[in-house]
Amino acid sequence: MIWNEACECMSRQDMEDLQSERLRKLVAYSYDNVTYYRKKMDEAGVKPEDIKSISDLSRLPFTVKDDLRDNYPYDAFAVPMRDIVRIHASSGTTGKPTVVGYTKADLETWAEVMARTFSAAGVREDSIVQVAYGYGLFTGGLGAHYGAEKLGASVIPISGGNTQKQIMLLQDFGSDAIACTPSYALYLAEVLGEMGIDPRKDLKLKYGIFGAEPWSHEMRAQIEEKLGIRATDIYGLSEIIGPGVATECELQDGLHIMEDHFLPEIINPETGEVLKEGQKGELVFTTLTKEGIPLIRYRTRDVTSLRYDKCGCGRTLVRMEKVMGRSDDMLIIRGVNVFPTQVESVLANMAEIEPHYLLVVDRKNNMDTLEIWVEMSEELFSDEVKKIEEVRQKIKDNIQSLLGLTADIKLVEPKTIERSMGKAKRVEDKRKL
Ligand code: DLL
Repeated sequence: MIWNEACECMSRQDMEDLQSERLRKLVAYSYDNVTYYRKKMDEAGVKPEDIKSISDLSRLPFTVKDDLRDNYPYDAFAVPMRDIVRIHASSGTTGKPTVVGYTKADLETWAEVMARTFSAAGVREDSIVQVAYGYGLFTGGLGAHYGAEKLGASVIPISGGNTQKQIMLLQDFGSDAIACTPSYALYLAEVLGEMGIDPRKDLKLKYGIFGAEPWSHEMRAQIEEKLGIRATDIYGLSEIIGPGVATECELQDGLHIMEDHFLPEIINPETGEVLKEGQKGELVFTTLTKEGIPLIRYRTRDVTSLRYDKCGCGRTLVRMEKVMGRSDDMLIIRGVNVFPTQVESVLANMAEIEPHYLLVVDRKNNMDTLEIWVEMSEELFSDEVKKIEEVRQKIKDNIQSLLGLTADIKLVEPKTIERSMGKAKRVEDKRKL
């Protein structure tokens, strides 16, 4: 079901007019209220009145994560603290977190885009939604919470982890939807299997609302098969609003961007040049309606492409391809570029192994090395050494032929790779230690 037809099914012309009008206001608002925007725009020699429509967007300078760090904690806010009603933060890998503040209107927008998201995933007023994203500074839990409530579903705010309790509630409370990371959904499926619970027979679960980390189409197929559900990919980042930036519809053919609020562009990350429809590059967003912390041309580091053709679901919102990873997560191994999700899609097609893996990257004698740790299935683990060696060689060959990458494959015992309660850790890069 389409939650907000007026916004999600607008004609391209109406959408562009709306975006242009909002962009004009946003630029003037940011220039007037955020010191670093005024500085950046003055330096770039562009004034708010130069921006007349979205075709002028590329005249504006980019914003990057460091701009937010430099203005830690509150200097990027455009309103006084009395108008901020919520603060979230994303934990950076190094140093201080990135802080984001929401006004009352921002929280309304967030609930609206998340209600659209849940609706696109199949959730209805009579659904029972188990929110197993973490609550707290992370935006997953509370973002999902208010969206599902706005839609009118019954929300179970269990937060992340606590797997035995998750399963008890799935059984006793009859949740038909679960919102969590895809890696946690796989872990849940594993524990359900160990407990002899058949999701199709013993649970009412029908919908999964999964995001916050990259996951391959193959991993989706596995989750859908193991849990007997429809798994929807949802995308977002704290700086832009949290979850609710983009979602798949029932056709699972790209993620519709809530472009009446978040204006996307794809750029060449090296040159900053704006790329055309269909070309892969770095995703950039301008928040058209945000009050607390407006962002102009914010570089996400996520790699994808855009397409404007009409979707069979009726939505006209532009679609982005499934995000394979952040440019920071792309490994360059002896000159070959690879995202962990590409390795995942090779592994997920093999029955002899479990869908849990870790890429260990190192540098020995000035050469990059890649070791892929893969878990054996119970059957393979108890099989002959010869068979195990055959599987190891098969994985090595598949990785070589599909990704052009030579890797050492380390087959490890079942259940030895750490399971994640939130975002999975797929890479250990010892070169950075
Ligand atoms: O992960 C917000 C979120 C919560 C999205 C729950 C979806 C569901 P951050 O912690 O700021 O916010 O991390 C944002 O996570 O730039 C992407 O690299 C990655 N990411 C988020 N969703 C997806 C997805 C939340 N569906 C960063 N596919 C983003 C791939 C994703 N990567």
